[in-house]
Amino acid sequence: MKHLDKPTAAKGPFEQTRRSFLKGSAALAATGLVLDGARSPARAFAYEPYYTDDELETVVTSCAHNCGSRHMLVAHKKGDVIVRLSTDTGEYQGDARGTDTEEKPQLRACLRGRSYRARLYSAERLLYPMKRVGKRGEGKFKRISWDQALSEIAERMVYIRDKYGPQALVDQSYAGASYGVLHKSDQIEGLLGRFLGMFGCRTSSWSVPSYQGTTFSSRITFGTIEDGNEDDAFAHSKLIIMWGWNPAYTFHGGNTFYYMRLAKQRGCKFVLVDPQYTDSAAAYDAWWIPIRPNTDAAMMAGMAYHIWDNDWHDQEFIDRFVQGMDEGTMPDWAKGQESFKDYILGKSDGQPKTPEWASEICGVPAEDIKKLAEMYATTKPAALKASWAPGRNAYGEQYNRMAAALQAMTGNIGILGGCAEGVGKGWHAEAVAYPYDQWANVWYASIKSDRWAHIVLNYPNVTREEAGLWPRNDQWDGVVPNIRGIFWQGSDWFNQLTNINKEIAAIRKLEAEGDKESLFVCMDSTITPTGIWADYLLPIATHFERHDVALPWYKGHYYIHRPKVIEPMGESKTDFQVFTELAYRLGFGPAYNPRATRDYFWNPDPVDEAYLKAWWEEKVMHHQHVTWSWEEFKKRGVYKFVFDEPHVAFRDQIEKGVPFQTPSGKIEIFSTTLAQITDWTKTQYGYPIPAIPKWIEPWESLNSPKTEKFPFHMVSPHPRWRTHSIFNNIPWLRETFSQELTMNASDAKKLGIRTGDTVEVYNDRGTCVVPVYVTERCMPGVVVLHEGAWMDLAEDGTDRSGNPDFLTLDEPSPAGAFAYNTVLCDVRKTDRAHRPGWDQLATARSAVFRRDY
Ligand SMILES: Nc1nc2c(c(=O)[nH]1)N[C@H]1C(S)=C(S)[C@@H](COP(=O)(O)OP(=O)(O)OC[C@H]3O[C@@H](n4cnc5c(=O)[nH]c(N)nc54)[C@H](O)[C@@H]3O)O[C@H]1N2
Ligand SMILES: Nc1nc2c(c(=O)[nH]1)N[C@H]1C(S)=C(S)[C@@H](COP(=O)(O)OP(=O)(O)OC[C@H]3O[C@@H](n4cnc5c(=O)[nH]c(N)nc54)[C@H](O)[C@@H]3O)O[C@H]1N2
Ligand code: SF4
Ligand SMILES: [Mo]
Repeated sequence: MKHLDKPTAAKGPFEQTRRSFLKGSAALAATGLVLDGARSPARAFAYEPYYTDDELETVVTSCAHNCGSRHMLVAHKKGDVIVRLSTDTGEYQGDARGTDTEEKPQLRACLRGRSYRARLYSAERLLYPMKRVGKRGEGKFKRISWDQALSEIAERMVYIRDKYGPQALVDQSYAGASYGVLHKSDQIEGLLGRFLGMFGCRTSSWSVPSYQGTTFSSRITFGTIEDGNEDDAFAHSKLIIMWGWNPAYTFHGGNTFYYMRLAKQRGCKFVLVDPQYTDSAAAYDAWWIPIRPNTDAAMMAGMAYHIWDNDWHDQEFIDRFVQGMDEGTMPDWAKGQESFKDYILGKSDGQPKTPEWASEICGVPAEDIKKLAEMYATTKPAALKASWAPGRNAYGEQYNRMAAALQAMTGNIGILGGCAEGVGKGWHAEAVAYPYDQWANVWYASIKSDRWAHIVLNYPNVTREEAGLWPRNDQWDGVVPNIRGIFWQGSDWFNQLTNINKEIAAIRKLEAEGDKESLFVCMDSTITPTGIWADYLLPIATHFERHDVALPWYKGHYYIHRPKVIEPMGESKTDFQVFTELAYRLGFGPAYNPRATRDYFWNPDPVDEAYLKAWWEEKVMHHQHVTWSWEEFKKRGVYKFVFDEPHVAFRDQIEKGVPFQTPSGKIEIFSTTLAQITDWTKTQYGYPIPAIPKWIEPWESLNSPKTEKFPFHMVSPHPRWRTHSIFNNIPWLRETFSQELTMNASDAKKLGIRTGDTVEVYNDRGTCVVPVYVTERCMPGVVVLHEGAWMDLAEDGTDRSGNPDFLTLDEPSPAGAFAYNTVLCDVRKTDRAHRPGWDQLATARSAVFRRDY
């Protein structure tokens, strides 16, 4: 059903009649649900008999969002209602039901994916365009028409661009929808970037919250972020070191756990280096090495020392493939400069980086550092999987570069069962089906992503290095943007970036100048904590309500068809529809969406089909030699590539001598690019970065004097029961886990705290309220609070949801890493109520059964 009538020649597209509007409203009222009663006979209520499968239509699709994987969902629907969701059974590609092999594993959804119906039909679903009527953040909105929303937004955009220049609007598109080929949200290639770029007013955000330090390391060291093996390669490792990696919770690929289990069955040993003993460690009986957060680079330096001290390094590999590991591999033009080995042995600074030296910093006994160094250097092949969390830290880039040095000195790169990750992108997917042109996705300033509030609050007294401005060759080089608004598309960044109180101050500052002078637009399928701060909320159709193809998330080699399973709910439209219609209103519609006419706002299906078909035929069939036609793919719903052997990054470099994509063609432990920079203030980094990996003291840690005031180090990993903030409002999932602060039993005892008590976690930047879980599985001095809780502000500015980003700092590392895990805080018992969600949580079972710890 279309809730607004298709335009006729006589009427403009947005002049809907009163009759057609009433028709839509009446249908909604009749069902008592947001679904359309006339077209949807299904009722999934508990007391009615469930439909059997042969009464339902089965549609293969996928789960979607930035969750660490991409699994199959199979929708079983009656009319226009999804009644049930199931997942891969192995049969959809055309194989026998139950097919599940090492080469072609099933893509089975996790708990989040299987609860997607609850999200699709949730009370928070955004169904109509809304306009703010209260103050920003107050949460008061009224329903308006698409016509009103789009014309007001277009008018304000023009006013702001003309008055404040082409840098005034910030593009905060992020990965919420990045894993479709057509309906994409993305910082660089995304639909919003194209829209604001062509409009001529865009400040982009260049640093990635997930892994900017890691990206920097991968690019500097290997010249690419495609430094990942496919996960089936793990099955061939003899030692897997999970460094700040908890794949049982934090997905990094869909079948990782399965392949690691195969490794275990084949005798692989497991180690975990992490402040908490995780479920991954328990599952594989790993040796747990608790480490002080943000000290990993020091421990790795200690390992490197011990490896050299015992001659366990692979000198042949180093000589052939590595630049700057030692004196002999320094480039001619840099002879005499400090090599990595010089640094480790203390030749230049007089401080050998011995295990004893490292132990003082990281808190791991020197004997354990030595033991792990020996295990890693003498077991082959060994996978040191240096995950991203320890790089989501002050100077996090040094941790990843140090890990790369260990991987290289032991010759574990380019071999099956080894590991060079890094970012770890594996197989190369064909990722873009819509027009992506660099000339269109232009920007006039590009800032470190968590600096927008700082820039607003201090404008114009902001230096280019504080903002992290990317250099340009024109008059905009070094010009700090006068930021006047944000478009949030596929991001909940007001809730997810650092130092939320600073963001609130910035948005208030702009608000005080009057409504016309700024513009905050949130495009999402649900009402989100970010949306509460917006002026306009635009309802976006979910991936069940539009046509697309799903890509794997960094690991995995398959495509999953995502047909339109149901009609868009309420008045929702796709992002592409909204941008196209806005582009028409602003005068560049045909250029923005070349395959469409203005009718696209009402009828996107043929155009979407044409983009996808062309993508399949030109890219997948032509470049990737897939023989299935587009029609065949659509019929099956999934295409799984089968390889003769696991994909291993850099195999060709090692086996065939293909050069690495670095300036020297080698693995650059000594970076050609960094060594040649003379004026750091003119780079996007702003501050110096050494040419070789080094331990650099972070601005706060358990070693710093600030612990006198704030004795705990907080880390905020990713939750198993949410994807960042997504699913926070799903009661089914919240019955399995609750937001809680994990704390060591000895610390809890000192503070008189027991499991289930509510505490305030606080520092100079903010305070949040959350229940405590007391355990021996977290090291003393460290507290753990998962990211993504939906902020719930009290009048005094305290967050009652337990969102760690009220405590994080918005100062990125020089290479751009968000320092999410570099946070000192204190904890005190409180009588205040924790508010786990905007609805009330009736039965948090985990809290109930843990109460008598
Ligand atoms: N303290 C702390 N904070 C962190 C982190 C941490 O480790 N610690 N991790 C950080 C990391 S790595 C990340 S990636 C960020 C994630 O931060 P965000 O990207 O802000 O997180 P999500 O909750 O995934 O929000 C994505 C939003 O996109 C919406 N969405 C999904 N599909 C579509 C679509 O097709 N169109 C539109 N318009 N919207 C869509 C979803 O409904 C959701 O609201 O969080 C960061 N925040
Ligand atoms: N279930 C689920 N899976 C996800 C996501 C999600 O939201 N939910 N998000 C996806 C996204 S966008 C991303 S970026 C990735 C993130 O993937 P990761 O960065 O790998 O994951 P995290 O959960 O942040 O942290 C993993 C482990 O690092 C530990 N850790 C934290 N700080 C330190 C430190 O300083 N040193 C050491 N040694 N360990 C430390 C934590 O205790 C935790 O056990 O996950 C992806 N997968
Ligand atoms: S891991 Fe991600 S893609 Fe897979 S089912 Fe869970 S939420 Fe969906
Ligand atoms: Mo991320």
